[in-house]
Amino acid sequence: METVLARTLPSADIAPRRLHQAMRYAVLGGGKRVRPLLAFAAGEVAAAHEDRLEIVASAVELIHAYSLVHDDLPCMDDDVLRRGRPTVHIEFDQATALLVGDSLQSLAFQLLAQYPLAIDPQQQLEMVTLLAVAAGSRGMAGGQAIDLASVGQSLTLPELEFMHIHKTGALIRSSVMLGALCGQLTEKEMAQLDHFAKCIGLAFQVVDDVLDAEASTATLGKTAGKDAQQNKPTYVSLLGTTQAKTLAESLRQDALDALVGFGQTAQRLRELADFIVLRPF
Ligand code: GRG
Repeated sequence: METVLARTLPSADIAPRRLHQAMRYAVLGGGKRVRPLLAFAAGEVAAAHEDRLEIVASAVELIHAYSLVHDDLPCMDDDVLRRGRPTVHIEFDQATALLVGDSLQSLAFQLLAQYPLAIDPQQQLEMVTLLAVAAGSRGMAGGQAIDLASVGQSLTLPELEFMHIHKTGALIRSSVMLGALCGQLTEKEMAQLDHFAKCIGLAFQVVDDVLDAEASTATLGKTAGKDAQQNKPTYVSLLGTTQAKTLAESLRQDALDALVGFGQTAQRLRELADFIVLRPF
């Protein structure tokens, strides 16, 4: 994935050099690559070709990287540390960070449009639509809008879940679905993967909330304790740490149950469900 992303991003020697340098800084500076891994793992279940998986895995990671760059801006989460390094607007400047996000988003859709991902062109268009919806106002960007509006507010558990299904879950779900759509699965199998993805998408956020409350800045590579500091409603603030961990574990179990019948081809997906819930950072 590192090699694929490094060759997909415009070279830092090509004009505009500062923008390209910043794009590479944003994407290539670490990160767990959970979304690409999920795309590859779902592709394995669907016997998808690796060339196609590289494209969709890159596209979801580029969207993810763009969202982090914009999220860190002073007008949003206002953070100075990401993946153990200064955030893009600190290392470069705010205008560059804005353009990095814009350009990464465009590049993601360019990849999905430019390379063959399905024999049926209609299916490829559906894949483009899937990512567009997941990233847009009915998905990640919409979830971010709710998140910003909820600072200092008290949300109910269903409201918190609605926010996270959009902000974090939508892109995670699209990673799984796009990987699967690169290959062949029955409708029933796609529905199983969809359910798996929804469960781990939410589990990811529950764990993220627990880590924000419990882990150190050094371990996370981003400022810890920000949720409480910003008075944000989280699974920890609503449920407490112990119940939040129980919820994450029960979502992991639901995710694993959704994979029943897939056998060995879904082993990587099972391992990723374990990683998402048991990860230390
Ligand atoms: C700005 C449109 C827009 C959206 C931002 C994803 C997001 C929405 C904001 C990020 C803020 C945040 C901490 C969300 C919680 C879950 C999350 C996405 C954490 C970061 O993802 P990881 O842990 O990061 O996969 P790495 O660095 O490993 O890639």
